[in-house]
Amino acid sequence: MKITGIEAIPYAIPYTKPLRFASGEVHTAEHVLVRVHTDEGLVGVADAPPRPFTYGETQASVTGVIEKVFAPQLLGAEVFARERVHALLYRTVGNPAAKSALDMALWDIAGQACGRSVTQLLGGSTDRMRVSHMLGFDTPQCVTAEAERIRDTHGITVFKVKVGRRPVRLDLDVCRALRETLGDDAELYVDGNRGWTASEAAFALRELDDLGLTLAEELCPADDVLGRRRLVRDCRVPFVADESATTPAEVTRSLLDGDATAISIKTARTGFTRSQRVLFQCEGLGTEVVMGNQIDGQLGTVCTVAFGAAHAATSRRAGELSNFLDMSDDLLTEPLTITGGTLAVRDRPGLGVAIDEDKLARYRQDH
Ligand code: MUC
Ligand code: MG
Repeated sequence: MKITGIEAIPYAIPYTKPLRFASGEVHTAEHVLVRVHTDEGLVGVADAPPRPFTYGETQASVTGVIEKVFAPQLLGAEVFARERVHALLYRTVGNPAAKSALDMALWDIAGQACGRSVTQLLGGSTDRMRVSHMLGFDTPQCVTAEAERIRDTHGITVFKVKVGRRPVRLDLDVCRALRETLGDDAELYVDGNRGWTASEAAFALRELDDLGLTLAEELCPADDVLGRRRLVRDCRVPFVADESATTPAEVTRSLLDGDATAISIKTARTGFTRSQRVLFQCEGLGTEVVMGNQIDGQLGTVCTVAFGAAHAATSRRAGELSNFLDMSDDLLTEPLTITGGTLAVRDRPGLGVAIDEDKLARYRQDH
């Protein structure tokens, strides 16, 4: 089966509640819908969320590189010749979201062709994941109210709290208020998006020691090499590398150098193919993983849960699968629902999604 066409459609959907964190803020989902067409009539879809503050990509760069570089290279390529497709894609450096969307759209096609879900093709470990919800910067009152609403509405009891502000006390107060409000049954962990220095982060971890946090993510830049190593060595919970380890090689270096002791896997930046490489490396090195969220919409979240549920190691912890709840609308004909704090995989061929063409027409930016 051969690739006959590739569409890269920019669209914009506003958030009802913007997400603010140490490296940026997101008010509108300005993503790119990627569709790959084949000579057998099957069409694969995936979403590319540009994150300039993390990877340097923009909506225009994603559409540009797909239309000008990747589409001409991939037209006529065999859908199942994944290694050959990747060799073509990785002639170009960077552009992780654009490459990943193409990779995942091809897996969607492969699943449809075999009559199997992508989760089954990747490993079929389970059919759902527990959900972790991400809480952005705000006052203790607003963050705790948001957490209670999310818990009461969706049954979610795992929360990732964005930290990394100055003065550090702003975030310490939020974490403490959350523990007091949610009680001991809630799981809490923190993500600093490189906002603090290593010594500020060390101070924060000492202050929060009694709260029973389960993970600490990117509290300071990995480029602060010695400070970061010292922080990671002294951290009593797994220290997660997210944006500092975005390729299989960076993951290996990061773990061997003592920059991190756990890895965030994001399908938005490593697709399914490279996410498996990252996962298998981590398993070989005896390192825990967490399924992260690139502030994904529903299509991106379908991809994260499809991958996460496919393997035991990626479905052990709750996955970050709920940022789409803060969007005012989405593109799927059948919206995702989180019930009892879990999100189920779609047991249908491929990714099992259909795009609502009316909504796409309303939100697309290229006409
Ligand atoms: C996260 O885990 O950091 C914010 C920035 C980014 O690259 O991803 C999000 C969530
Ligand atoms: Mg992170």
